[in-house]
Amino acid sequence: MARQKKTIITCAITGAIHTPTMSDALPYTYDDIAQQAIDAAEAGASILHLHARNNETGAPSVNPDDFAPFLPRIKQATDAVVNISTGGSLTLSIQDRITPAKTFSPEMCSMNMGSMNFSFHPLANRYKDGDWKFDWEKEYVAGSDQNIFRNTFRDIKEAADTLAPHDIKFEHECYDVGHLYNLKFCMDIGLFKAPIFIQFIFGILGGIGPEVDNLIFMKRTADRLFGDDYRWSVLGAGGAQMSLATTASQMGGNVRVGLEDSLFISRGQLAESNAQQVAKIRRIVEDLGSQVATPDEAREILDLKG
Ligand code: KMH
Ligand code: ZN
Repeated sequence: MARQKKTIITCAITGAIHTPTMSDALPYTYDDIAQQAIDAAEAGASILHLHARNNETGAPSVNPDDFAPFLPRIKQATDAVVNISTGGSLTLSIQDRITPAKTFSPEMCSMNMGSMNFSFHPLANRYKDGDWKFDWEKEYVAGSDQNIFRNTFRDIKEAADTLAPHDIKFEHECYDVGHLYNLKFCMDIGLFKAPIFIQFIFGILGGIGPEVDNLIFMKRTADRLFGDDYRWSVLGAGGAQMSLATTASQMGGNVRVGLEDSLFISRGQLAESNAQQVAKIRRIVEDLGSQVATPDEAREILDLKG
């Protein structure tokens, strides 16, 4: 594949996994999500990956009424590409999860490419210093029914078929190498059209680990399966966020940062905001000799409906 000239920065603003008790910087009110998204775009993010939360409690929400107060504000204040999650949260049905994308018909939305155990890795995500302890039995054995992220072929087909009339570009979330083969199968049966956009995800407990070897393996496998028909980006969850993004940008890929994926700005230090993470990766990308794509350049690179 010809090397892409500019690097697209996606910022994932809040997600559904981290809780406001973990970091004061995690936005969950409508105002804070809007403001942090706008600031992230100003700092250099050309794509904003968005989840909603309950304005009072911060609980993850797929109710369009919880997106409506911040989406127009972001659109009015920035030119960034809006990307709405269809991951929702782990316990919801696929129909509930795709309701926001169906309602708002954004330029992009996520599409998760396989079922898996799904947790942020507790050992890569220490958010408090001191006598931190992880209760494996309590969190991941007793509560393990909550850790299944269900994305069967039937779920994927239902999401693809329902959203097809909207001409939305999917951010294909691939958490392990098998998900690339799932994606290839879905393309072969006509569910998705080239060029596709793949988000290689590393460091989720249940998915492939955050080692550079794995990034090279995922990239080589995607090259073999998709040839010129794909663009790609890297998301390192937790402590691997900045180092894997740096490596990806040097390999000619795009990057995703944001408090959805990591609460940190450097080892053991919580980020102050999404914009701080965007500014950091932008500085690294530019210092190493690449340029960051504007939203319109991202639209062109990813062939968005615009
Ligand atoms: N939370 C990320 C690891 C989605 O929203 O569909 C993956 C994600 C999934 O962003
Ligand atoms: Zn997400």
